[in-house]
Amino acid sequence: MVFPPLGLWWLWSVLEQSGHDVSFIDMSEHNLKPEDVPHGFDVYMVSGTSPQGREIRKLGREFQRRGVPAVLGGPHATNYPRNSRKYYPLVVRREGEQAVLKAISHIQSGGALECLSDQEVAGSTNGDGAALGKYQRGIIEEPFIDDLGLIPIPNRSYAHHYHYFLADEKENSHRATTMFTSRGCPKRCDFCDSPNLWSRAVRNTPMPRLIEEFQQIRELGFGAIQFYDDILPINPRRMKEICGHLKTFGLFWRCFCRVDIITKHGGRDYLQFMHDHGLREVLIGAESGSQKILDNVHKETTVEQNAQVLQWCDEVGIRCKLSFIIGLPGETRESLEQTRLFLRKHLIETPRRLRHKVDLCSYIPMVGTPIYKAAMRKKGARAETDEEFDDYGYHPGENFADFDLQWNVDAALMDNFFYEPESLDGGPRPDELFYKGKLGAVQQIVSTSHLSREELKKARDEMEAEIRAAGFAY
Ligand code: B12
Ligand code: SF4
Repeated sequence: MVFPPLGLWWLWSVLEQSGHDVSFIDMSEHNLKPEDVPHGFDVYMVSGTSPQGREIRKLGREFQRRGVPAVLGGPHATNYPRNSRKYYPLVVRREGEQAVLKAISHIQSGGALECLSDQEVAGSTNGDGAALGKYQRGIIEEPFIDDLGLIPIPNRSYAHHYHYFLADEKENSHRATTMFTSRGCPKRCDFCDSPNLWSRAVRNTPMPRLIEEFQQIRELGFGAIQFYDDILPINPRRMKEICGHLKTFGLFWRCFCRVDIITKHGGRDYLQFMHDHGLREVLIGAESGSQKILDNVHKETTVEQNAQVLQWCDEVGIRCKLSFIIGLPGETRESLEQTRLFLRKHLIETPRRLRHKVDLCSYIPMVGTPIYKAAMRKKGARAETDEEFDDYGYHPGENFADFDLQWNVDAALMDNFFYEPESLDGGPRPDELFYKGKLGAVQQIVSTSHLSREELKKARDEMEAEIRAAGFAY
Protein backbone atom coordinates (compact mmCIF):
# COMPACT_ATOMS: atom_id res chain seq x y z
CA MET A 1 0.00 0.00 0.00
CA VAL A 2 2.65 2.46 -1.12
CA PHE A 3 1.92 3.41 -4.72
CA PRO A 4 -1.72 3.44 -5.83
CA PRO A 5 -2.88 1.80 -9.09
CA LEU A 6 -3.59 4.95 -11.05
CA GLY A 7 -4.82 3.09 -14.12
CA LEU A 8 -7.81 1.75 -12.20
CA TRP A 9 -8.49 5.16 -10.70
CA TRP A 10 -8.68 6.63 -14.18
CA LEU A 11 -11.20 3.96 -15.14
CA TRP A 12 -13.09 4.66 -11.92
CA SER A 13 -13.57 8.29 -13.00
CA VAL A 14 -14.55 7.30 -16.53
CA LEU A 15 -17.14 4.81 -15.27
CA GLU A 16 -18.58 7.26 -12.74
CA GLN A 17 -18.81 9.92 -15.41
CA SER A 18 -20.95 7.50 -17.41
CA GLY A 19 -23.29 6.95 -14.49
CA HIS A 20 -22.01 3.70 -12.98
CA ASP A 21 -21.61 2.97 -9.27
CA VAL A 22 -18.03 1.91 -8.69
CA SER A 23 -16.18 0.42 -5.72
CA PHE A 24 -12.43 0.01 -5.57
CA ILE A 25 -10.58 -2.85 -3.84
CA ASP A 26 -6.81 -3.19 -3.50
CA MET A 27 -6.40 -6.85 -2.59
CA SER A 28 -3.06 -6.17 -0.94
CA GLU A 29 -4.61 -3.86 1.63
CA HIS A 30 -6.13 -6.67 3.70
CA ASN A 31 -4.25 -9.49 2.01
CA LEU A 32 -7.45 -10.70 0.34
CA LYS A 33 -7.62 -14.09 -1.33
CA PRO A 34 -9.78 -14.38 -4.47
CA GLU A 35 -12.59 -16.01 -2.48
CA ASP A 36 -12.56 -13.07 -0.02
CA VAL A 37 -13.41 -10.50 -2.70
CA PRO A 38 -16.84 -9.13 -1.76
CA HIS A 39 -19.87 -10.52 -3.63
CA GLY A 40 -22.74 -8.49 -5.00
CA PHE A 41 -21.27 -6.57 -7.92
CA ASP A 42 -22.64 -6.81 -11.46
CA VAL A 43 -19.17 -6.75 -13.04
CA TYR A 44 -15.60 -7.12 -11.76
CA MET A 45 -12.73 -5.22 -13.42
CA VAL A 46 -9.29 -6.67 -12.77
CA SER A 47 -5.89 -5.13 -13.45
CA GLY A 48 -2.36 -6.48 -13.10
CA THR A 49 1.18 -6.85 -14.36
CA SER A 50 2.79 -10.10 -15.45
CA PRO A 51 4.49 -10.73 -12.09
CA GLN A 52 0.90 -10.88 -10.80
CA GLY A 53 -0.10 -13.40 -13.50
CA ARG A 54 -1.02 -16.16 -11.11
CA GLU A 55 -3.16 -14.00 -8.89
CA ILE A 56 -4.87 -12.71 -12.03
CA ARG A 57 -5.70 -16.25 -13.14
CA LYS A 58 -6.93 -17.33 -9.72
CA LEU A 59 -9.19 -14.32 -9.56
CA GLY A 60 -10.55 -15.12 -13.02
CA ARG A 61 -11.34 -18.69 -11.89
CA GLU A 62 -13.13 -17.36 -8.83
CA PHE A 63 -15.38 -15.10 -10.92
CA GLN A 64 -16.07 -17.99 -13.30
CA ARG A 65 -17.06 -20.10 -10.28
CA ARG A 66 -19.41 -17.34 -9.14
CA GLY A 67 -20.80 -16.95 -12.67
CA VAL A 68 -20.32 -13.21 -12.70
CA PRO A 69 -18.86 -11.20 -15.62
CA ALA A 70 -15.22 -10.15 -15.21
CA VAL A 71 -13.01 -7.99 -17.43
CA LEU A 72 -9.21 -8.12 -17.36
CA GLY A 73 -6.96 -5.23 -18.44
CA GLY A 74 -3.43 -3.93 -17.84
CA PRO A 75 0.08 -4.97 -18.93
CA HIS A 76 -0.48 -8.71 -18.39
CA ALA A 77 -3.69 -8.77 -20.41
CA THR A 78 -1.93 -6.82 -23.17
CA ASN A 79 0.93 -9.30 -23.41
CA TYR A 80 -0.98 -12.53 -22.72
CA PRO A 81 -4.36 -12.05 -24.38
CA ARG A 82 -4.79 -15.72 -25.38
CA ASN A 83 -3.99 -17.19 -22.02
CA SER A 84 -6.08 -14.50 -20.33
CA ARG A 85 -9.11 -15.49 -22.40
CA LYS A 86 -9.07 -18.84 -20.60
CA TYR A 87 -9.89 -17.05 -17.39
CA TYR A 88 -11.76 -13.92 -18.47
CA PRO A 89 -14.59 -13.57 -21.01
CA LEU A 90 -13.44 -10.03 -21.86
CA VAL A 91 -9.81 -8.96 -22.14
CA VAL A 92 -8.83 -5.35 -22.76
CA ARG A 93 -5.45 -4.65 -24.33
CA ARG A 94 -3.51 -1.36 -23.88
CA GLU A 95 -5.26 1.89 -23.02
CA GLY A 96 -8.49 1.33 -21.08
CA GLU A 97 -10.57 4.50 -20.87
CA GLN A 98 -12.53 3.90 -24.08
CA ALA A 99 -12.30 0.12 -23.98
CA VAL A 100 -13.85 -0.16 -20.53
CA LEU A 101 -17.06 1.49 -21.77
CA LYS A 102 -17.12 -0.87 -24.71
CA ALA A 103 -16.75 -3.82 -22.32
CA ILE A 104 -19.62 -2.56 -20.18
CA SER A 105 -21.91 -2.06 -23.16
CA HIS A 106 -21.05 -5.57 -24.41
CA ILE A 107 -22.12 -6.94 -21.01
CA GLN A 108 -25.24 -4.74 -20.82
CA SER A 109 -26.38 -5.75 -24.26
CA GLY A 110 -26.19 -9.42 -23.28
CA GLY A 111 -23.19 -10.21 -25.51
CA ALA A 112 -21.57 -13.64 -25.18
CA LEU A 113 -19.37 -14.05 -22.09
CA GLU A 114 -17.43 -17.24 -22.70
CA CYS A 115 -13.92 -18.18 -21.71
CA LEU A 116 -11.76 -20.35 -23.96
CA SER A 117 -10.94 -23.99 -23.30
CA ASP A 118 -7.36 -25.26 -23.67
CA GLN A 119 -8.30 -26.71 -27.07
CA GLU A 120 -9.73 -23.37 -28.18
CA VAL A 121 -6.59 -21.54 -27.07
CA ALA A 122 -4.54 -23.97 -29.17
CA GLY A 123 -7.01 -23.78 -32.07
CA SER A 124 -7.01 -20.00 -32.12
CA THR A 125 -3.21 -20.06 -32.39
CA ASN A 126 -3.20 -22.71 -35.11
CA GLY A 127 -5.68 -21.03 -37.42
CA ASP A 128 -8.90 -22.84 -36.47
CA GLY A 129 -11.46 -20.27 -37.67
CA ALA A 130 -14.15 -21.00 -35.06
CA ALA A 131 -11.69 -20.89 -32.15
CA LEU A 132 -10.06 -17.74 -33.53
CA GLY A 133 -13.45 -16.04 -33.85
CA LYS A 134 -14.36 -16.93 -30.29
CA TYR A 135 -11.00 -15.67 -29.04
CA GLN A 136 -11.35 -12.39 -30.90
CA ARG A 137 -14.90 -11.77 -29.69
CA GLY A 138 -13.54 -11.41 -26.17
CA ILE A 139 -10.65 -9.08 -27.03
CA ILE A 140 -11.13 -5.32 -26.92
CA GLU A 141 -8.40 -2.97 -28.15
CA GLU A 142 -9.24 0.64 -28.90
CA PRO A 143 -6.99 3.16 -30.64
CA PHE A 144 -4.95 5.38 -28.33
CA ILE A 145 -6.84 8.49 -27.22
CA ASP A 146 -5.42 11.46 -29.14
CA ASP A 147 -6.53 14.14 -26.72
CA LEU A 148 -5.92 13.20 -23.09
CA GLY A 149 -7.96 16.27 -22.14
CA LEU A 150 -11.02 14.22 -23.09
CA ILE A 151 -10.62 11.88 -20.14
CA PRO A 152 -11.35 12.94 -16.55
CA ILE A 153 -8.62 13.11 -13.92
CA PRO A 154 -8.20 9.98 -11.79
CA ASN A 155 -10.49 9.48 -8.80
CA ARG A 156 -8.17 9.82 -5.79
CA SER A 157 -10.77 9.37 -3.07
CA TYR A 158 -8.89 6.28 -1.83
CA ALA A 159 -5.47 7.95 -1.98
CA HIS A 160 -5.09 8.36 1.78
CA HIS A 161 -4.87 4.55 2.14
CA TYR A 162 -1.42 4.65 0.51
CA HIS A 163 1.74 5.65 2.32
CA TYR A 164 4.55 7.22 0.36
CA PHE A 165 6.77 9.99 1.65
CA LEU A 166 9.24 12.15 -0.22
CA ALA A 167 12.10 13.61 1.81
CA ASP A 168 13.49 17.06 1.05
CA GLU A 169 17.17 17.91 1.45
CA LYS A 170 16.67 18.53 5.18
CA GLU A 171 15.21 15.02 5.43
CA ASN A 172 11.74 16.39 6.21
CA SER A 173 9.18 13.95 4.82
CA HIS A 174 6.26 15.10 2.72
CA ARG A 175 3.23 12.90 2.16
CA ALA A 176 3.18 12.12 -1.56
CA THR A 177 0.89 10.66 -4.16
CA THR A 178 1.43 9.73 -7.82
CA MET A 179 0.53 11.38 -11.11
CA PHE A 180 1.11 11.28 -14.88
CA THR A 181 1.38 14.33 -17.17
CA SER A 182 1.93 12.31 -20.36
CA ARG A 183 1.75 8.80 -21.82
CA GLY A 184 4.30 7.10 -24.05
CA CYS A 185 8.08 6.95 -24.42
CA PRO A 186 9.97 7.74 -27.63
CA LYS A 187 13.02 5.69 -26.57
CA ARG A 188 13.42 1.97 -27.06
CA CYS A 189 15.51 0.38 -24.36
CA ASP A 190 15.29 -3.27 -25.31
CA PHE A 191 14.36 -4.56 -21.84
CA CYS A 192 11.43 -2.18 -21.40
CA ASP A 193 7.74 -2.81 -22.03
CA SER A 194 6.58 0.79 -21.96
CA PRO A 195 6.83 1.68 -25.67
CA ASN A 196 4.92 -1.53 -26.44
CA LEU A 197 2.15 -0.70 -23.96
CA TRP A 198 1.91 3.01 -24.68
CA SER A 199 3.59 3.49 -28.09
CA ARG A 200 6.59 5.66 -28.88
CA ALA A 201 4.48 8.75 -29.45
CA VAL A 202 4.27 10.94 -26.37
CA ARG A 203 0.79 12.32 -25.65
CA ASN A 204 0.58 15.17 -23.17
CA THR A 205 -2.30 15.91 -20.83
CA PRO A 206 -3.36 19.53 -21.49
CA MET A 207 -2.18 22.03 -18.88
CA PRO A 208 -5.65 22.98 -17.52
CA ARG A 209 -6.24 19.30 -16.67
CA LEU A 210 -2.88 19.15 -14.86
CA ILE A 211 -3.75 22.25 -12.84
CA GLU A 212 -7.05 20.63 -11.89
CA GLU A 213 -5.10 17.60 -10.73
CA PHE A 214 -2.54 19.61 -8.71
CA GLN A 215 -5.48 21.32 -7.02
CA GLN A 216 -7.13 17.98 -6.20
CA ILE A 217 -3.86 16.59 -4.82
CA ARG A 218 -3.34 19.67 -2.65
CA GLU A 219 -6.90 19.59 -1.36
CA LEU A 220 -6.45 15.94 -0.37
CA GLY A 221 -3.59 17.05 1.87
CA PHE A 222 -0.57 15.82 -0.09
CA GLY A 223 2.60 17.93 -0.11
CA ALA A 224 4.49 16.04 -2.80
CA ILE A 225 4.08 14.16 -6.08
CA GLN A 226 5.85 11.17 -7.59
CA PHE A 227 5.51 11.67 -11.35
CA TYR A 228 5.29 8.41 -13.25
CA ASP A 229 5.82 9.79 -16.77
CA ASP A 230 8.48 7.69 -18.47
CA ILE A 231 10.64 10.81 -19.00
CA LEU A 232 9.02 13.82 -17.34
CA PRO A 233 11.69 16.42 -18.29
CA ILE A 234 11.73 15.40 -21.96
CA ASN A 235 10.30 18.72 -23.18
CA PRO A 236 11.97 21.66 -21.37
CA ARG A 237 9.38 24.23 -22.44
CA ARG A 238 6.51 22.21 -21.09
CA MET A 239 8.57 21.24 -18.04
CA LYS A 240 9.11 24.91 -17.21
CA GLU A 241 5.38 25.56 -17.41
CA ILE A 242 4.64 22.57 -15.17
CA CYS A 243 7.35 23.78 -12.73
CA GLY A 244 5.62 27.17 -12.46
CA HIS A 245 2.36 25.51 -11.42
CA LEU A 246 4.08 23.14 -9.00
CA LYS A 247 5.70 26.10 -7.29
CA THR A 248 2.36 27.91 -7.07
CA PHE A 249 0.83 24.89 -5.35
CA GLY A 250 3.90 24.51 -3.13
CA LEU A 251 4.45 20.88 -4.10
CA PHE A 252 7.74 18.97 -3.83
CA TRP A 253 8.23 16.27 -6.44
CA ARG A 254 10.17 13.28 -7.72
CA CYS A 255 10.37 11.95 -11.28
CA PHE A 256 12.02 9.45 -13.61
CA CYS A 257 14.60 10.89 -15.94
CA ARG A 258 17.22 10.01 -18.51
CA VAL A 259 20.74 11.35 -18.25
CA ASP A 260 20.98 12.10 -21.99
CA ILE A 261 17.87 14.29 -21.77
CA ILE A 262 19.28 16.25 -18.81
CA THR A 263 22.62 16.67 -20.58
CA LYS A 264 20.94 17.78 -23.79
CA HIS A 265 18.76 20.43 -22.16
CA GLY A 266 21.24 22.38 -20.08
CA GLY A 267 22.68 19.82 -17.66
CA ARG A 268 23.31 21.32 -14.24
CA ASP A 269 21.27 24.48 -15.00
CA TYR A 270 18.24 22.42 -15.98
CA LEU A 271 18.52 20.43 -12.75
CA GLN A 272 19.00 23.63 -10.74
CA PHE A 273 15.85 25.11 -12.30
CA MET A 274 13.81 22.01 -11.47
CA HIS A 275 15.26 21.90 -7.95
CA ASP A 276 14.22 25.54 -7.45
CA HIS A 277 10.72 24.44 -8.37
CA GLY A 278 10.50 21.55 -5.92
CA LEU A 279 12.37 18.59 -7.50
CA ARG A 280 13.97 16.63 -4.65
CA GLU A 281 14.64 13.16 -6.04
CA VAL A 282 15.14 11.55 -9.45
CA LEU A 283 15.13 7.92 -10.48
CA ILE A 284 17.78 7.29 -13.11
CA GLY A 285 18.01 4.10 -15.15
CA ALA A 286 21.80 3.86 -15.05
CA GLU A 287 21.48 0.13 -15.90
CA SER A 288 25.22 -0.71 -16.09
CA GLY A 289 28.74 0.56 -15.55
CA SER A 290 29.69 -0.91 -18.93
CA GLN A 291 29.22 1.10 -22.11
CA LYS A 292 29.09 -2.14 -24.07
CA ILE A 293 26.03 -3.29 -22.12
CA LEU A 294 24.33 0.11 -22.50
CA ASP A 295 24.94 -0.12 -26.25
CA ASN A 296 23.76 -3.74 -26.40
CA VAL A 297 20.32 -2.72 -25.12
CA HIS A 298 20.10 0.52 -27.13
CA LYS A 299 20.00 2.62 -23.98
CA GLU A 300 21.48 5.59 -25.87
CA THR A 301 23.15 6.98 -22.76
CA THR A 302 26.77 6.88 -21.65
CA VAL A 303 28.49 5.80 -18.44
CA GLU A 304 30.04 9.29 -18.27
CA GLN A 305 26.60 10.91 -18.45
CA ASN A 306 25.45 8.74 -15.54
CA ALA A 307 28.43 9.89 -13.44
CA GLN A 308 28.05 13.52 -14.50
CA VAL A 309 24.33 13.76 -13.74
CA LEU A 310 24.89 12.14 -10.32
CA GLN A 311 27.55 14.77 -9.61
CA TRP A 312 25.31 17.66 -10.73
CA CYS A 313 22.36 16.35 -8.71
CA ASP A 314 24.56 16.14 -5.63
CA GLU A 315 25.75 19.73 -6.11
CA VAL A 316 22.27 21.07 -6.73
CA GLY A 317 20.52 19.16 -3.92
CA ILE A 318 18.59 16.47 -5.76
CA ARG A 319 18.79 12.94 -4.38
CA CYS A 320 19.44 10.29 -7.04
CA LYS A 321 18.19 6.77 -7.02
CA LEU A 322 20.36 4.90 -9.51
CA SER A 323 18.85 1.72 -10.84
CA PHE A 324 21.10 -1.00 -12.29
CA ILE A 325 20.14 -4.24 -14.04
CA ILE A 326 22.41 -7.25 -13.63
CA GLY A 327 22.30 -9.86 -16.40
CA LEU A 328 21.47 -7.79 -19.47
CA PRO A 329 22.45 -9.34 -22.84
CA GLY A 330 26.17 -9.81 -23.28
CA GLU A 331 27.05 -9.51 -19.57
CA THR A 332 30.60 -10.72 -18.89
CA ARG A 333 32.93 -10.75 -15.88
CA GLU A 334 34.46 -7.58 -17.22
CA SER A 335 31.14 -5.72 -17.57
CA LEU A 336 30.12 -6.77 -14.06
CA GLU A 337 33.44 -5.48 -12.81
CA GLN A 338 32.78 -2.16 -14.54
CA THR A 339 29.46 -1.86 -12.72
CA ARG A 340 31.13 -2.70 -9.42
CA LEU A 341 33.83 -0.07 -10.11
CA PHE A 342 31.18 2.53 -11.01
CA LEU A 343 29.46 1.97 -7.66
CA ARG A 344 32.78 2.19 -5.79
CA LYS A 345 34.16 5.20 -7.65
CA HIS A 346 31.05 7.37 -7.81
CA LEU A 347 29.19 6.41 -4.65
CA ILE A 348 31.15 4.42 -2.08
CA GLU A 349 34.45 6.30 -2.35
CA THR A 350 33.25 9.82 -3.23
CA PRO A 351 32.02 11.96 -0.35
CA ARG A 352 28.51 13.17 -1.23
CA ARG A 353 26.31 15.90 0.24
CA LEU A 354 23.17 13.84 -0.12
CA ARG A 355 22.25 10.28 0.74
CA HIS A 356 21.75 8.81 -2.73
CA LYS A 357 20.14 5.42 -3.29
CA VAL A 358 20.92 2.35 -5.38
CA ASP A 359 18.75 -0.48 -6.70
CA LEU A 360 20.41 -3.59 -8.12
CA CYS A 361 17.85 -5.56 -10.10
CA SER A 362 18.14 -9.03 -11.61
CA TYR A 363 17.10 -8.91 -15.22
CA ILE A 364 13.82 -10.69 -16.00
CA PRO A 365 12.71 -10.68 -19.64
CA MET A 366 9.17 -9.30 -20.11
CA VAL A 367 7.10 -10.78 -22.93
CA GLY A 368 6.26 -7.56 -24.80
CA THR A 369 9.85 -6.37 -25.05
CA PRO A 370 12.34 -6.52 -27.94
CA ILE A 371 14.73 -8.81 -26.05
CA TYR A 372 12.02 -11.37 -25.36
CA LYS A 373 10.67 -11.28 -28.88
CA ALA A 374 14.13 -11.58 -30.42
CA ALA A 375 15.01 -14.53 -28.18
CA MET A 376 11.74 -16.29 -29.06
CA ARG A 377 12.34 -15.67 -32.73
CA LYS A 378 15.84 -17.09 -32.47
CA LYS A 379 14.42 -20.24 -30.90
CA GLY A 380 11.81 -20.45 -33.63
CA ALA A 381 9.13 -20.07 -30.93
CA ARG A 382 6.39 -17.50 -30.81
CA ALA A 383 5.30 -15.18 -28.09
CA GLU A 384 1.62 -15.03 -27.16
CA THR A 385 0.70 -12.57 -29.85
CA ASP A 386 1.92 -12.62 -33.43
CA GLU A 387 2.07 -8.89 -33.69
CA GLU A 388 5.40 -7.39 -34.44
CA PHE A 389 6.26 -3.98 -33.14
CA ASP A 390 5.75 -2.06 -36.38
CA ASP A 391 2.45 -0.51 -35.33
CA TYR A 392 4.00 0.75 -32.17
CA GLY A 393 7.14 2.23 -33.66
CA TYR A 394 9.81 -0.45 -33.78
CA HIS A 395 10.34 -4.04 -34.57
CA PRO A 396 12.61 -6.73 -33.32
CA GLY A 397 14.35 -7.69 -36.54
CA GLU A 398 15.85 -4.22 -36.83
CA ASN A 399 19.42 -4.38 -35.59
CA PHE A 400 19.63 -6.68 -32.66
CA ALA A 401 19.40 -10.16 -34.09
CA ASP A 402 21.74 -11.71 -31.57
CA PHE A 403 21.16 -10.90 -27.95
CA ASP A 404 23.62 -12.95 -25.96
CA LEU A 405 21.11 -14.19 -23.41
CA GLN A 406 19.40 -17.41 -22.41
CA TRP A 407 16.87 -18.36 -19.80
CA ASN A 408 15.22 -21.49 -18.68
CA VAL A 409 12.75 -21.21 -15.86
CA ASP A 410 12.13 -24.39 -13.95
CA ALA A 411 9.47 -25.19 -11.40
CA ALA A 412 11.99 -25.38 -8.56
CA LEU A 413 13.02 -21.81 -9.26
CA MET A 414 9.40 -20.70 -9.30
CA ASP A 415 8.84 -22.33 -5.92
CA ASN A 416 11.47 -20.05 -4.49
CA PHE A 417 9.14 -17.21 -5.19
CA PHE A 418 5.79 -16.72 -3.62
CA TYR A 419 3.78 -18.97 -5.88
CA GLU A 420 2.25 -22.34 -5.21
CA PRO A 421 3.36 -25.06 -7.61
CA GLU A 422 -0.22 -26.28 -8.14
CA SER A 423 -1.11 -23.37 -10.34
CA LEU A 424 1.79 -23.49 -12.78
CA ASP A 425 -0.61 -23.78 -15.69
CA GLY A 426 1.41 -24.74 -18.71
CA GLY A 427 4.78 -24.23 -17.10
CA PRO A 428 6.51 -21.32 -15.50
CA ARG A 429 6.96 -18.11 -17.42
CA PRO A 430 9.94 -15.89 -16.80
CA ASP A 431 8.05 -12.64 -16.46
CA GLU A 432 5.83 -14.00 -13.76
CA LEU A 433 8.78 -13.81 -11.43
CA PHE A 434 9.03 -10.72 -9.30
CA TYR A 435 12.72 -10.04 -9.11
CA LYS A 436 12.72 -9.25 -5.44
CA GLY A 437 10.74 -12.37 -4.52
CA LYS A 438 10.87 -13.26 -0.86
CA LEU A 439 13.09 -11.08 1.24
CA GLY A 440 16.69 -12.21 0.80
CA ALA A 441 15.78 -14.55 -2.05
CA VAL A 442 16.54 -12.50 -5.14
CA GLN A 443 16.80 -14.87 -8.06
CA GLN A 444 18.58 -14.62 -11.36
CA ILE A 445 16.91 -16.47 -14.19
CA VAL A 446 19.00 -15.48 -17.19
CA SER A 447 22.52 -16.46 -18.22
CA THR A 448 24.86 -15.26 -20.96
CA SER A 449 27.50 -17.16 -22.92
CA HIS A 450 30.07 -15.97 -20.38
CA LEU A 451 28.18 -16.19 -17.11
CA SER A 452 25.84 -18.75 -15.60
CA ARG A 453 22.75 -17.88 -13.64
CA GLU A 454 24.55 -18.72 -10.40
CA GLU A 455 27.55 -16.53 -11.27
CA LEU A 456 25.30 -13.59 -12.09
CA LYS A 457 23.40 -14.06 -8.86
CA LYS A 458 26.58 -14.25 -6.82
CA ALA A 459 27.94 -11.07 -8.40
CA ARG A 460 24.67 -9.20 -7.80
CA ASP A 461 24.47 -10.34 -4.18
CA GLU A 462 28.08 -9.31 -3.54
CA MET A 463 27.55 -5.88 -5.08
CA GLU A 464 24.38 -5.46 -3.07
CA ALA A 465 26.15 -6.42 0.18
CA GLU A 466 28.93 -3.94 -0.57
CA ILE A 467 26.64 -1.01 -1.39
CA ARG A 468 24.37 -1.61 1.61
CA ALA A 469 27.38 -1.95 3.95
CA ALA A 470 28.51 1.45 2.68
CA GLY A 471 25.16 2.88 3.85
CA PHE A 472 23.28 3.28 0.58
CA ALA A 473 19.59 2.56 0.90
CA TYR A 474 17.37 0.89 -1.67
C1 B12 B 1 3.80 2.78 -11.20
C2 B12 B 1 4.51 1.54 -11.66
C3 B12 B 1 4.88 0.63 -10.70
C4 B12 B 1 4.53 0.77 -9.23
C5 B12 B 1 3.16 0.10 -9.07
C6 B12 B 1 2.16 1.00 -8.49
C7 B12 B 1 0.78 0.49 -8.74
N1 B12 B 1 0.17 -0.03 -7.72
O1 B12 B 1 0.29 0.57 -9.85
C8 B12 B 1 5.65 -0.05 -8.56
C9 B12 B 1 6.85 0.81 -8.27
C10 B12 B 1 5.23 -0.77 -7.26
C11 B12 B 1 5.99 -1.01 -9.68
C12 B12 B 1 6.57 -2.22 -9.48
C13 B12 B 1 6.87 -3.10 -10.49
N2 B12 B 1 6.75 -2.86 -11.82
CO1 B12 B 1 5.97 -1.25 -12.54
N3 B12 B 1 5.39 0.27 -13.42
C14 B12 B 1 4.81 1.35 -13.02
C15 B12 B 1 4.62 2.33 -14.20
C16 B12 B 1 5.75 3.32 -14.17
C17 B12 B 1 3.32 3.05 -14.26
C18 B12 B 1 2.06 2.19 -14.12
C19 B12 B 1 0.88 3.04 -14.36
O2 B12 B 1 0.27 3.56 -13.43
N4 B12 B 1 0.58 3.32 -15.64
C20 B12 B 1 -0.43 4.27 -16.03
C21 B12 B 1 -1.78 3.65 -16.10
C22 B12 B 1 -2.77 4.62 -16.73
O3 B12 B 1 -1.65 2.54 -16.89
P1 B12 B 1 -2.11 1.07 -16.48
O4 B12 B 1 -2.04 0.82 -15.04
O5 B12 B 1 -1.42 0.13 -17.37
O6 B12 B 1 -3.68 1.13 -16.85
C23 B12 B 1 -4.17 1.47 -18.12
C24 B12 B 1 -4.30 0.28 -19.09
O7 B12 B 1 -3.36 -0.73 -18.90
C25 B12 B 1 -5.69 -0.21 -18.89
N5 B12 B 1 -6.01 -1.08 -17.77
C26 B12 B 1 -5.30 -1.41 -16.69
N6 B12 B 1 -5.98 -2.22 -15.89
C27 B12 B 1 -7.18 -2.40 -16.44
C28 B12 B 1 -8.26 -3.15 -16.02
C29 B12 B 1 -9.40 -3.16 -16.82
C30 B12 B 1 -10.57 -3.97 -16.37
C31 B12 B 1 -9.44 -2.44 -18.03
C32 B12 B 1 -10.66 -2.46 -18.86
C33 B12 B 1 -8.34 -1.70 -18.46
C34 B12 B 1 -7.22 -1.69 -17.65
O8 B12 B 1 -6.38 1.00 -18.67
C35 B12 B 1 -5.58 1.90 -17.88
C36 B12 B 1 -5.87 3.29 -18.34
O9 B12 B 1 -5.54 3.48 -19.69
C37 B12 B 1 4.71 1.34 -15.42
C38 B12 B 1 5.26 1.96 -16.70
C39 B12 B 1 4.18 2.62 -17.51
N7 B12 B 1 4.58 3.69 -18.15
O10 B12 B 1 3.02 2.21 -17.55
C40 B12 B 1 5.59 0.24 -14.86
C41 B12 B 1 5.33 -1.22 -15.28
C42 B12 B 1 3.84 -1.48 -15.20
N8 B12 B 1 6.01 -1.98 -14.24
C43 B12 B 1 6.59 -3.04 -14.69
C44 B12 B 1 7.35 -3.93 -13.91
C45 B12 B 1 8.14 -4.96 -14.67
C46 B12 B 1 7.38 -3.83 -12.53
C47 B12 B 1 8.14 -4.73 -11.57
C48 B12 B 1 8.15 -6.18 -11.92
C49 B12 B 1 9.53 -4.17 -11.42
C50 B12 B 1 10.44 -5.06 -10.68
N9 B12 B 1 11.44 -5.53 -11.39
O11 B12 B 1 10.26 -5.32 -9.52
C51 B12 B 1 7.40 -4.47 -10.25
C52 B12 B 1 6.29 -5.49 -10.11
C53 B12 B 1 5.19 -5.06 -9.29
C54 B12 B 1 4.09 -6.06 -9.30
N10 B12 B 1 3.88 -6.75 -8.19
O12 B12 B 1 3.43 -6.26 -10.30
C55 B12 B 1 6.37 -3.19 -16.17
C56 B12 B 1 5.29 -4.25 -16.42
C57 B12 B 1 5.61 -5.14 -17.55
C58 B12 B 1 4.57 -6.19 -17.68
N11 B12 B 1 4.42 -6.61 -18.90
O13 B12 B 1 3.91 -6.65 -16.77
C59 B12 B 1 6.01 -1.73 -16.59
C60 B12 B 1 5.13 -1.61 -17.81
C61 B12 B 1 7.36 -1.00 -16.76
C62 B12 B 1 8.07 -1.24 -18.06
N12 B12 B 1 8.42 -0.15 -18.67
O14 B12 B 1 8.34 -2.30 -18.53
N13 B12 B 1 5.61 -0.49 -10.88
S1 SF4 C 1 13.53 2.41 -19.89
FE1 SF4 C 1 12.64 4.46 -19.74
S2 SF4 C 1 13.55 5.57 -21.46
FE2 SF4 C 1 13.88 3.40 -21.89
S3 SF4 C 1 12.15 2.81 -23.19
FE3 SF4 C 1 11.58 2.36 -21.04
S4 SF4 C 1 10.49 4.13 -20.31
FE4 SF4 C 1 11.58 4.73 -22.17
